[in-house]
Amino acid sequence: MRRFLLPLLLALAVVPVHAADKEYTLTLRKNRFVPAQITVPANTKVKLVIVNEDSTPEEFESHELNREKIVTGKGKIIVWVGPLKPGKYPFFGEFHMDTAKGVLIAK
Ligand SMILES: [Cu+2]
Repeated sequence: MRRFLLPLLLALAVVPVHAADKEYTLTLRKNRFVPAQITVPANTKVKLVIVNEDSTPEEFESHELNREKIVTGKGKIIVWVGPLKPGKYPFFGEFHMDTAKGVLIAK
């Protein structure tokens, strides 16, 4: 049984780390991201909550973050990113590329 003890302790140790994960909300309003710029901690797993207040669907997309996910009209999605190196990570709404633009800054 002894060999199960270390994995068990490691599994338990992971729980508080995840509980401390940071959460950031991006709202889609009139086909724009509000806020258009967010700053998140570098080297940390971060939870993005994307709330679509518009009645039309949008697609959250970022080549730099390697993410692409549809959010329905009046819908909400969760996008996990990171841990990220310090830097700028642009994102956009693929269905409204003229207006739905933003940047995530990790530092
Ligand atoms: Cu796309």
